[in-house]
Amino acid sequence: MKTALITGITGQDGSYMAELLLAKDYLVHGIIRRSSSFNTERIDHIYQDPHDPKPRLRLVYGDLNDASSLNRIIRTIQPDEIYHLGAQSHVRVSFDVPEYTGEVTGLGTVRLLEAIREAGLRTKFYNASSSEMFGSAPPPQNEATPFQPRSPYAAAKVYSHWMTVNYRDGYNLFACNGILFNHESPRRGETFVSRKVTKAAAKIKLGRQDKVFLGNLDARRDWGYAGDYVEAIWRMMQQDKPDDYVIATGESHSVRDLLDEAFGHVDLDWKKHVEIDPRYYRPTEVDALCGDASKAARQLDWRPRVGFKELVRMMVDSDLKQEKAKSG
Ligand code: NAP
Ligand code: G4F
Repeated sequence: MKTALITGITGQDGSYMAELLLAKDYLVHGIIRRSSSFNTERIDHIYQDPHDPKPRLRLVYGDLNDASSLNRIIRTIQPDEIYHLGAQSHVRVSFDVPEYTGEVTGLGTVRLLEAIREAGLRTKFYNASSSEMFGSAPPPQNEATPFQPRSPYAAAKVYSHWMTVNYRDGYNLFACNGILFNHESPRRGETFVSRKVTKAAAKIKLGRQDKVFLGNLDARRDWGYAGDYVEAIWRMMQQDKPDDYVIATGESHSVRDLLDEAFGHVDLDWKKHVEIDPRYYRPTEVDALCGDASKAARQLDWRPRVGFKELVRMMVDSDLKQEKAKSG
């Protein structure tokens, strides 16, 4: 049985990654943070009885800002594979907490790489890089496109990305970067634009909300489905050699398209419900992202299965169900 360690297991991707690895018979360890409120909602359905003597999903407290906890966890577990998905992942928020974002999203990766190196392990390492690193580089973006980061988050990811490459080259670690374009799901955090829109469409349809306040409606993103993307991550880690891969759908849509699709699905006209709030603008914006994932198609035999329309409808339907359950 292979052993995996997931950072960010309580997040969107961490929860899908854990499901995938459990289905492949891994023993899965996940790092969680202490929180004043429950933060394991996304994994509660797969977290077994803590009294089970041999649970295949095990949670351990740690923090990407606390090297001693990471060292201890890695030395104790000696994982075959680490899926490093933890981060301060919100771009807009990174402008408010730039230093903290650098610590968690940038240095957090180095703390893990150092822990593997110092323990002398042959652990394989996956780093969650991001299409946000392309910033102002015009689409389509692929592995050869130069990074032009436009936020503290993106700059921290560029650092994390290059440190992963350096540990691969310098210390011969099996270390991969997945340059994933935006990916969403019903488990997406509610302050990212996709989920904010699908949740608003559901609540407005049910008469529980009238307006939603948004920022830049012209931004374009390449939105895929998180469930498809964790499969690509796993495939990267099963290759003979570590490498970096762009994961994307190759289709780009604006926030307006997202509104059309989500509100249209529940027969609403979004123009009657959307207001612009400049607080959601960013000091520097990434105008357009559209990925070219042909390397992943060639080398990993990976292709996205869920398209934009299907994704948005899946999210709206799930939000409708959740909202209805609240009243029931
Ligand atoms: P997410 O839902 O925001 O999850 C982030 C995870 O990181 C959560 O489990 C969070 O724990 C954990 N975390 C935050 N700060 C931490 C700290 N100091 N120590 C330990 N854990 C910490 O993000 P996601 O959408 O799943 O994304 C996963 C990764 O892929 C992130 O690195 C993100 O930057 C990157 N990425 C995401 C996308 C996308 O479109 N989703 C695209 C490209 C790259 P709590 O639950 O306790 O907050
Ligand atoms: O949903 P977003 O916040 O995602 P963003 O900034 O693209 O970042 C996400 O994808 C990255 C991959 O490229 C990840 F690395 C990162 O961790 C995260 O998962 O915003 C998308 C677009 C932006 O252009 C933003 O300005 O939507 C625009 N937008 C318009 N109104 C809004 C809003 N974004 C948010 N969050 N909230 C709004 O009200």
